[in-house]
Order: sequence, then structure tokens, then C-alpha cells
Amino acid sequence: MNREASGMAKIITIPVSTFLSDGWGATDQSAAIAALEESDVVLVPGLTMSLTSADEPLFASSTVLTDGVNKNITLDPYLEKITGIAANSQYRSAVEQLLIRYKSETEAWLVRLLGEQGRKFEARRTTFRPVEIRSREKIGKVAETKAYRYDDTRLHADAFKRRPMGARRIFRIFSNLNPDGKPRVWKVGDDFEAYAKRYLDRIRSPYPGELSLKNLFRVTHWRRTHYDHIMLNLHDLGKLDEEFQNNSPQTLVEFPANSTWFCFTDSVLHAALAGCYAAEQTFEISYRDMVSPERSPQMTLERLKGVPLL
Ligand SMILES: O=C(O)CCC(=O)C(=O)O
Ligand SMILES: [Fe+2]
Repeated sequence: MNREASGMAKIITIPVSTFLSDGWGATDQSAAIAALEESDVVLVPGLTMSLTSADEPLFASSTVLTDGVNKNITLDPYLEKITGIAANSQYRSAVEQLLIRYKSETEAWLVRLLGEQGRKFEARRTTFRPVEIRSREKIGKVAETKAYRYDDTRLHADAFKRRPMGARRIFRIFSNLNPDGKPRVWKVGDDFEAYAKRYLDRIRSPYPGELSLKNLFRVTHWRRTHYDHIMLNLHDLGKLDEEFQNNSPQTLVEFPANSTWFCFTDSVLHAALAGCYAAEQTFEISYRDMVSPERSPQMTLERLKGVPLL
């Protein structure tokens, strides 16, 4: 299938009974890999994490879990601790247990969904998202002029300022854990190549030494590549572009409560409009380990620019 002709990200739905059955095998796994690598979203309604009675207070509207600065509570494998939780919260251990459980369950789902290919994905941060997106006001501890960067209600492909990806891709699994049956509402947009073409001419090349200096002065945790430079610019230009936000091809998607969805968030244009209580697990995989590396944003941008970017 030709991505350019097919355009917008599609939602491929797999019934949970099929996903969990013995009949789910190599042919289905290859189809799931192809769909994800073509920047579609794979949705499994009814697939959700296991919850225990200790988790119950985490889903009570009276419980304030976050520290008021962060919208998510994060378990970072490098820091080996959770961040974003209110100081002295009595629920610290319960949230930590939930995140650890979600991480191991998503790792198992990924191997079921993709077979051996799933083992090439490396688990990174895990997040719990207890804050209603629609009523989120101030986002993070950032200046008003930079707040748009953290505003995920605007269409974007993921790119992080301090965490350059280089050859690696961002893959995320989300589960809507809403206890009141409310959906998590997203918009998904046009294909990555159309998005890149829209802005590429406006993005200057990095100055000689610029990327190393940023690393030296700790703007980035490690060295940003030319690829990361472009991805970050696409992210910011897109979020600031009202015409793109309002009038580019896009569809509304409602992910039902108790469902799980999978996608490469560095190439699926997405915006989260509403929803409360979700878990998310981030994975990374080198684009070279994809079945079709030419579908990666790395190779797409190299083809469009005509130069190596890493
Ligand atoms: O919280 C969500 O539903 C998605 C937010 C988002 O843009 C992301 O996690 O990349
Ligand atoms: Fe995102």
C-alpha cells in the first residue's frame, strides 16, 4: 500500500478475544507490524491492565495525586523512582506498583501482538495520567510563550527537547483506565510525509558546533542529531500553526474505556483532546530494526532532504 495515497492514519481494531486467542499467530503478527510501521494505530477494545483493590483510591475524584506541576506521574527506568507525584503522597507506593505492573503487562502484550519483533522494543518510561485533559490549565513549569510546546491538545508527532532520539523511534502503548466509562478522545492527522513537506523548507540546518554546544551546556541529555533538530522544529512549527491545527486532514477518535492502543507516536500525528485516567508505556526501537525501515521518519526525512541526518 502506498502511504502517500492512503494519507490519514487509520485505526485498525482487533477484538480482544482474537488478540488473546491461541489462533493469534505469525500471519496476524506480520499484519500488525505492517500496520504500525505504516503509521496506523492498532486498537484492542477490552484489553486493559489488571487492577487490584489497592489501586481503587487512585481513581477517586477526591484523590489529588499529581504535584500540580506535572500532568503525569512517571516511572523512569534511569532514575529508578517516580516523579510528578504530590510530595508526601500516601499513594506513592500504590502508584509505583501500578506503573511496574503496567510495564510488565505491556511488554507481554507487545510480544503477543508482534511476535519476536516485539522483543526488539525496549521499555522506557511508564506514566499514569490521572488529570482530565480538557480542564488542564497551566502545563508544566514553563513560560507562557513556551507553553504551546507542552500542549498535547495540538496535533503533533512526538519529539523531545532534552531527549534526542537519533536512530531510535518512539512507540507508545496507551490504556484508557477511566472508571466512569468515559472515552479518551484524540485527533489523528495526515501522514508524516505531508507534515514534513509542509515545513521542511522553513527549517534551517544546524550551525556548525550548535548541536555539540547544546549538549555541553546540558540543554540536551545527550547529543542532538540533525534528525532531532528537524523533528523538534516540525513539532514546534506544527503546534504554532493555526491553519494546520484547524484545517489539515484530521479525524476524531474515541478510545473507549478499558481499551488499549498501540502506535509510533513520532510518525502518527496526534492530539489528545479529552479524557482522564490513562496509563502509557513508552518503548524505543532503532529504525534499522524495523521490518520496513524506509517507513521511518528518519529515512523519510533523509529521502526528502537528500542527505544523511544522523
Ligand atoms: O495522553 C494522551 O492521551 C496522549 C498525549 C500525547 O501526545 C502523548 O502521549 O504523546
Ligand atoms: Fe504526543
